[in-house]
Amino acid sequence: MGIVGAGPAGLTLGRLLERAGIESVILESRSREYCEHRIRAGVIEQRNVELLREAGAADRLDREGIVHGGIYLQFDGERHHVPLHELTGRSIVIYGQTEIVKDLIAARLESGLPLEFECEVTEVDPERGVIRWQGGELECDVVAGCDGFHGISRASIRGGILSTVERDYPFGWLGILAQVEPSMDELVYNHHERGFALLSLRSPQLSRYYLQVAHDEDLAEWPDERIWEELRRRTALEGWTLHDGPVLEKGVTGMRSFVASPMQQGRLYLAGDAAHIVPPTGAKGLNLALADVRLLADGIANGGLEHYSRDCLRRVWRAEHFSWWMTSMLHRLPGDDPFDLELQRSQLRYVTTSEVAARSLAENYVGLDLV
Ligand code: FAS
Ligand code: PHB
Repeated sequence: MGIVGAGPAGLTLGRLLERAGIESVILESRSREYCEHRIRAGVIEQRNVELLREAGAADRLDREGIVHGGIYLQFDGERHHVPLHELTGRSIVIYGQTEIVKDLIAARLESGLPLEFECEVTEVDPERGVIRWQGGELECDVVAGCDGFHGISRASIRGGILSTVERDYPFGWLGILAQVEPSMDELVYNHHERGFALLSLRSPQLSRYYLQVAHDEDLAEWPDERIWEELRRRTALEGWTLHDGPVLEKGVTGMRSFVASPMQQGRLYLAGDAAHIVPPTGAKGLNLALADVRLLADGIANGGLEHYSRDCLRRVWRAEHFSWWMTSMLHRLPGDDPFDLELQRSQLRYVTTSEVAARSLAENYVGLDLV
């Protein structure tokens, strides 16, 4: 079968199929270097750690991944713990998407199965299962469109059957990777009148911090000193200090919610960002991609792909709602309407004082067992 894209979805799918004795070809438009160094997600749901173990690609993840049993929500100068594991029996693991991609590429190359970099797929024929690239074509029983939001697979669905819904947010995230010990023991989601801030990490020596900025923010306006100053203003807490250090990478990411349906036509099946996008506030993007390919690999190996799209979209919409809800609760909304601000404060007080409300947030954050 043919897999378009060597991001986490395509690489994990290839690995799961290999474990089921099914050969595949993975075609990736960018270089290996580019794929391995594109800084993105950092939170892995427990079920997806287990999936990567099943795929035989979790040895380093098990050694270096950092298990967290909770997160913090901070607002009005107070930091509140949400004990995810106590509330749900599940934890999350902090391990960079870049590391997952490196591990999966290494496993793929070791297995000797075809993985072609700098090989852009230019056409997909869903009915015949044909994929074409400059210099070649391949007819496949199944084509997995794992080529992300800007890929070609979704656009290859024909006959006007594809419907899409989306919501663009008027803000984005400025993210930094800093060579400094994280100043917190678990992730901190900060609601602040100046805007949202997120304190995350990649390792005991590497911090990953984000600031809400305008969706078209000019990074040139943000020298390191300004970033640290703004992070301190938004996360200030009595008796606590945010430590700074060299900024190794910074970038601005826009935010949108997007769902395409159906996620299949003929022999073509979409997985991951090719079919759906969530704002990163709920840490769901990568996790949804892995959940899609779990279903796709199982359907290819054991039959039963007729309901693939339906089964994926149930979980996708749960994650879309949760990601929108977290984003709406935590970000400074346009217009600075005081009514919005009080609604947000009320919601935050509720989820940090009611066990029922906290459990609802927790079970969505660690990932619900849908399908
Ligand atoms: P990907 O986009 O990762 O991979 C698709 C691959 O297909 C790419 O390597 C691309 O080069 C390749 N491709 C595209 N067109 C092709 C073609 N025609 N032929 C061959 N190959 C082609 N999620 C979180 O959970 N937390 C985060 O903090 C977070 N931050 C993000 C920051 C940014 C800037 C972006 C863009 C996304 C972020 N995400 C985050 C979401 C992200 O992690 C995605 O959910 C995840 O990468 C999805 O994986 P894939 O579906 O494999 O798509
Ligand atoms: C990250 O560490 O990159 C991260 C963590 C949680 C999120 C988004 C991004 O919600």
